[in-house]
Amino acid sequence: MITFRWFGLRDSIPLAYIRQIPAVRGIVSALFEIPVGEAWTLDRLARLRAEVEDHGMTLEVIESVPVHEDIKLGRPTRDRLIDNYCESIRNMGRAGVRVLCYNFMPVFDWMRTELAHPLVDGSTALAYDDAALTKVDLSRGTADLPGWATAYSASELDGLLDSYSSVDGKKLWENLGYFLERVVPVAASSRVRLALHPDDPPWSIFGLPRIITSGAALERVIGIVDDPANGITFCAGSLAADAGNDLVDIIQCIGGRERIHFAHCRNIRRTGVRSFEETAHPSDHGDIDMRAVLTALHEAGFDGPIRSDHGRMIWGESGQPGYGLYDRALGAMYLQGLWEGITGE
Ligand SMILES: [Mn+2]
Repeated sequence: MITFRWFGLRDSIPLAYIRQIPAVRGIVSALFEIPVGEAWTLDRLARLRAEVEDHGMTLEVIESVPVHEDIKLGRPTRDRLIDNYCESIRNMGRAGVRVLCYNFMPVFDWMRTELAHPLVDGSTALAYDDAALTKVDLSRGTADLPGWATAYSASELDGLLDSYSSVDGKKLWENLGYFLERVVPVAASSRVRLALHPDDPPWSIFGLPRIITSGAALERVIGIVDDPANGITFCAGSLAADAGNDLVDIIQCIGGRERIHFAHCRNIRRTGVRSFEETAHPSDHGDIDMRAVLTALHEAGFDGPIRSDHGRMIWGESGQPGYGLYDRALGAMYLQGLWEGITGE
């Protein structure tokens, strides 16, 4: 099913518009107003679901319930925070929302160095260049980071980065394992499928460890707790930023074990080592063979939610970088067309 990300009532794109994209039946959303670490209530989740259903669509995925930094750091407070996370999962199950996309990236979520990178057709897109990232000054907190204007003050960021000086990749894997051992059984009994999103981009930034960067890492994740509820989000654009990641191979391996619960399908063009720009969704615009990706997903038995991912800014649209209406709608239609051609549905 083709889905579309919606940022709730604060989103400048109304559900009524999304409903008019012929491909889209499902919504991906979250409760953005709840502070990280607090439990999500059944009431709020049920209201979100009702809002989506009132517009003729279904709430397919929560993206995401953020994982508190103390859990990633392995601090003593993590047990209480994991309890809250489990409560959110139970309430998702009660509200009938079946897929939870989350990530385990320290401090920063996705990272780009340009939010309006010009493409040859006159549109703009998100882009990343490792050389540009090394020039970013974090002494003013996240103020100088594209897209992160209000996330952390200088002192907060300083404290966090300092805390991670004792957490290397090995420790981060241990902390992920500790988390999964506690949340997966709750997800399983709540009939919620966990879908860990790969790190974006899939390498270390600012000296922070990043571990979900390859097919081997994803395989390791699903082996930590061997339960169908412990799965992944297959994000084509994130994984493809590293030319060493063979997308079809990864789908065959993880998808063949029925652990891909959600797919993000967008395209990128690698512009150097650790450097890429996002492009329009079709295969010939970037380095990803989207037909091969969707064919592999179908052949692996995947029939879960797929969403177009970041879009370019086109036709004079302005809005949240990567999350305008027009290009994501084009992407949704393209993906639906490919999927129908491949599967007959
Ligand atoms: Mn993604």
